[in-house]
Parts: sequence; structure tokens; C-alpha cells
Amino acid sequence: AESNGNGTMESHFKLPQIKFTKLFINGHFVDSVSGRTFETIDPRTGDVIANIAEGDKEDVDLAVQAARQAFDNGPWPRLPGAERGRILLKFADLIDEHTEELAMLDAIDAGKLLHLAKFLDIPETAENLRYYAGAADKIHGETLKMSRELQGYTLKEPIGVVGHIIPRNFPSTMFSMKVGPALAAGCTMIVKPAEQTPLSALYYAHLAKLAGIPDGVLNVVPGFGHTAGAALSSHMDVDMISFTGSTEVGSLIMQAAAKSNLKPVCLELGGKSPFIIFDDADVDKVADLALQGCYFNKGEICVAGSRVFVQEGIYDKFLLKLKEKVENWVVGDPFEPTSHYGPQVDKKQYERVLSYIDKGNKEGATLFHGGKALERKGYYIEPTIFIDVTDDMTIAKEEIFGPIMSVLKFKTIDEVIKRANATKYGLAAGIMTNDLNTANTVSRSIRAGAIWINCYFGFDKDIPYGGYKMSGFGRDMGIDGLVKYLQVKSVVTPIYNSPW
Ligand code: TXE
Repeated sequence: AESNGNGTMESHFKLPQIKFTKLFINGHFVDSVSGRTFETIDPRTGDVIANIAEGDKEDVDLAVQAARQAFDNGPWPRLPGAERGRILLKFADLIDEHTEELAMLDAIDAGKLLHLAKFLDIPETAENLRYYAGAADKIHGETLKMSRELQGYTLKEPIGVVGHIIPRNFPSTMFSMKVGPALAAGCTMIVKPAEQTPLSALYYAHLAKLAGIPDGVLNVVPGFGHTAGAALSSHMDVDMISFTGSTEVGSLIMQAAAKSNLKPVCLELGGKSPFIIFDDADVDKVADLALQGCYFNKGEICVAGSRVFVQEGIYDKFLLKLKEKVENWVVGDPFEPTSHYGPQVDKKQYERVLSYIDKGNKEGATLFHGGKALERKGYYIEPTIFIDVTDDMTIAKEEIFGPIMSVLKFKTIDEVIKRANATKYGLAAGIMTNDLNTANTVSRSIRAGAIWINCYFGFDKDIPYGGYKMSGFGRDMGIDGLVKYLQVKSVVTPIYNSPW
């Protein structure tokens, strides 16, 4: 009853059977209350992969009820941390056992490279859970000596029922970096995956149940943002929302939270991150890094280094190298091991990216490389580089979420700090230099949540990650990623039989 997908699409690659297509509420796969379904599409072809039960307000209500019950009366928040940790470790092991299938699901649903999903996304998903499994029995408060004749201590309690609203670019890692710490903290939850990529989240729900996570603790409700997502963020019985997605939707979620029950929100939003190359950098190395930094996951990554600032002394040499290297980038089927990246996630995103290429051309930037869609079925776009880009051009200001790089020239360190900061976003920055003073000065001057010196994508489960400014607030990953799912309760008692 839990399987109505099909795995029979034509392709010379063996595709996975789609086993889970229904909502996962209170430990069971169920149809939506309305009986409606929506199509999830293979971006390689535009074909339908499967029909997924479409969650809406009524389904969110049921999922919240289950999570509320599991939190208020169930064992999960009351288990010793070590026991929650043990179950999380089992969950992680099950993910390892199903890596192949999970990687396939993300590859067809999100157009992600299969080999990267297999060697990066899915193993990282399991590792994130293990990291938080290890933290689950180390959650504790403090004992405080108070100035009056009182003794105080703090308890760290799980915040309650959490709504996780996640995007389509990293369906697996995003799932684990939200769900892992919330489970470790003792919360119960509802995950709303992105409408483009519901497949792996449903599979994780199945594995969570096998691992021994009690019914109602982890619910997965696929559906659309303005229906299921909005119902979750405005729900009176949800205690917190953790969201990753666009700045526009982040603002809607904060408004919904404010207008309902003042639930706290954690928002990880858009970016327009600078990748800054100083004259003393190794041109060969930074050309590779700049391409990776911008085109990784076909540019569908919030920290894409989409503004490449190059100091004038190295500018011409860098462009030559960039040209030479970008020629080797292969855009193709994500199942082909030779592909550097695959198709954009859906038609809407594909058209959006192409419209930015059009804007770049119209506003007077010079098209240096690429600039077109591939002439084939599916949503493939060439790696594209614009030079002679100025700070006021749309392509230098707005998050594109596609394989479009803007190259900008600069003279001095002060100038580049000012220009790099001249954005509403503040997610990440790359600094390419061998000069320690330059690296230190720039890393302290950029208003962004993550600074990567002589590397890019310096992500790991142990290091917190999140934004400044309109890139949001709150942190995922690391211990900060766990702390936000905890409340601090203070308990006070008189030390002596004092008059207090
Ligand atoms: O994001 P959305 P989309 C940026 C990027 C991209 C643009 C749009 O620039 O081109 O956003 O992408 C749910 N209430 N980023 O459409 O719409 C939605 O269903 C509650 C940056 O993917 O923000 C999905 O689950 N929820 C980024 C999730 O929000 C709502 C990652 C994200 O969708 C909702 C993704 C509503 N009213 C996109 N409307 C990053 N920083 O990593 C939508 N959703």
C-alpha cells in the first residue's frame, strides 16, 4: 500500500523504483485528506517521475497533532539523551545501507550528479546524524551562584514541535542538518520538503521508523509552499520554524510566525557571495576554485561565489586561465560520470536563469563564455561567464541560483571590502591570497556568516553555518545548530531558610 510509483522511464540508466509517494504522518504512509496528488518531475527530461500525495492545511493539522501528542505525552523528549543518540546512530547506519537508492532519488528528483550524491550528499547526511547522536547525551544546563542567598540552575529543554521547511537544492543534507539536531534535542517535528524534491525525504521517514524513532516524532508532509508551508508557519501549535530558502519566503514565514503564536524562526536565506582574488594568488588554483565555487550543483547553492572580484594585476592572466579551464566543463546527464553538472531543478528555475543571461547582455556586460541553454531535452544551461560587470547590474546584485558568473575588477583592498559588502546579503565570502594580513583584514571586514580563505565551500558538520543581513539568522550545523532547538529554563531555590 505504500508504493504506487513507477520506475519504468526510458533511459539506459537503471532507475530506482519509487517506493514512497504518500504523506508520512504518525508513523504511517497515508493519502492526503483531499486525495490530491502532484507530479514530481525529472529535470533531465521534463517527464513525470511519480505522483506524490499533496499535503495541505488539513494534513499539516494532522501531522502537527501527531507531533504535539508525541512531544507532550510520548517517550521521545523523555528518553535519556544516550538512547536518542543510539537510535540516531541506527538511522545513520540504515542510510549508509541504502546510499545507492537514496543517491538515485536525489539525482532524478533534483538533477544532482549521481556520483556526488553517492559520495557526498548521502554520506554527509548519515554523518550529520552521527554528529548530533554524539551530542544528544551532552545537553546540560549550568549551576549558578546568585548574588542573593539563592541557588539557581538552568535546564536545557527541547523547544517542542518544530516545522522544518526545506528547499530543493540539497534534499538530503538539508534534511539531516535540520532533523538531526532537532531529534537529538528531543523535539518532535514536521518536515515539508520542497515540492520539486519530495522523494528522498519520504524514504528517510521510512528509515527513521525502521531505526526505532517513535510514531509522531518525525512526520513528512510534501506539498506546496503557499499551502502546506504557510499552514505550518502560521500554525498555533508549532513551536518553532527552521527554514532554508529564498529571502522573500523567509520574510513571509517570519510574518506568519509573528501573526500566529510568535514562534521563533531560524532563517537561512539567499546570497550573492563574493569570491575575492588578490594579485598574489596562484592563478591556476584559483581559476579552478572560482569555477567550482560558482557552478557546483549547477549554481543551485545559496553560497555560490557568483561575484568574482579580481585584482587588476592578475586580471588578464586570470581570464585566460578561466577560459582555458571552463572549456573542459561538461554539462550533461547527472547519471554520466563525466558530467560536471546536470540540469537546473525545474522549468521555472531554468527560465529564470536564462532571463538573467538576457539581463546581463541587455545591461551591457560582456558575455565571455557560454550564455545558452543546451539543445537537448531537459533543463541544461551552459556554464556562463560575464566580464566587464559593474556593481549596479542586475546580475551582480540578485541571486541567480544558476551557473552564471560575474567577473568584476578591483584595485585596492579597501575598495574590494566596500564593494563586496555592498549587497543586502551576507552568507559567505572566499578570499584568495597568500598574505596573512590581507586575509585577516578582509575576513574581519566582510559581513557574512562564513569566510573561506584559500578554499571554497568550507562546510563541515562541526562548523556552524548561516547568514548575516538579509541572508537570515540562526545557525545550522555544529553545536550552534543544536542549541537553537533548546529552551533555557531557570530553576531557583533558597540556599538557607531565608526570608525570600
Ligand atoms: O525557494 P522558496 P525556491 C533562492 C534562489 C531561488 C529562489 C526561489 O534564488 O532561485 O530562492 O527558489 C517553501 N510559506 N533560494 O522557489 O520558494 C517551498 O515550498 C512557507 C535560496 O526553491 O523559498 C520550499 O519548501 N513555505 C536558497 C521552500 O519554502 C513556503 C535555497 C523553499 O522555497 C512558502 C532555495 C510560504 N509562503 C532557493 N513559499 C538557499 N539560501 O539555499 C514557499 N515555501
